[in-house]
Amino acid sequence: MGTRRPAARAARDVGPRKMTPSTPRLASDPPTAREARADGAGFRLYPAKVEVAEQRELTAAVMEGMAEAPAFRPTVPGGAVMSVEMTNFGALGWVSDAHGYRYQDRHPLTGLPWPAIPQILLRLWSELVDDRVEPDCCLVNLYRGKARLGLHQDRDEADFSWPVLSVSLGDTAIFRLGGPVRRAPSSTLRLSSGDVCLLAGSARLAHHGIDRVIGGSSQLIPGGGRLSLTLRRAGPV
Ligand code: MD3
Ligand code: FE
Repeated sequence: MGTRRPAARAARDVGPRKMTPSTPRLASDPPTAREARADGAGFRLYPAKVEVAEQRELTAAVMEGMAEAPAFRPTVPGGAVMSVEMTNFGALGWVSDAHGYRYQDRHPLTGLPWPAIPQILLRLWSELVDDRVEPDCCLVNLYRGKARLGLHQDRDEADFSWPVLSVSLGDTAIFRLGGPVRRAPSSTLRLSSGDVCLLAGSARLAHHGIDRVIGGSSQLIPGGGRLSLTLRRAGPV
């Protein structure tokens, strides 16, 4: 066995890159475990996957991490400042500034390594994505007030065949999921506290965003608002 790689994509998965699976697959082959977990086009929602007691524990762990690695509003290359506040946990963190987007191993304001990813999140990844390779990044998005996230694709990672796993905490969000091209039709869906979404296969490169957050819909987060915790394998395995 060589380097561990995620399972090859199913034949129905069409994306702009990496369309050739490393192992030839026949349409009649049974799906791998990972493909089976990612239904249809690769988007799967696990409503209320994280129970309330665990949501509280996870929120406390995230607040503790944010005391060391403060969330801030990143600047995007055009010069605009995002309305969402962000920080990261894990070996790598997603950052944006006037120069562009990238993953780096230090908080840009403190110069410190990012705090560890909370155990609850590592357990969820192990259960739903892969039990041998851990995520190396947890992007923490904090939505307060009128914060929103415009339609975008996540394509700063080394290998798009790794799924993305996202946990929502606090206020309910109106999430928009589109297709692989920006003009493709999109639809909206509510993400409530404790919901987990898995993005695999073709959904991994779908356009998506947060239209708005329903303020006051949850009391979980001290000071109000919504946290989204997005787990990824961002760097090479
Ligand atoms: C669909 N976060 O961090 S979470 C992001 O709620 C991001 O903060 C949103 O978009 C948030 O990049 C949405 C659900 C999510 C996360 C990653 C995805 C949906 C995705 C990657 C590909 C497609
Ligand atoms: Fe995204």
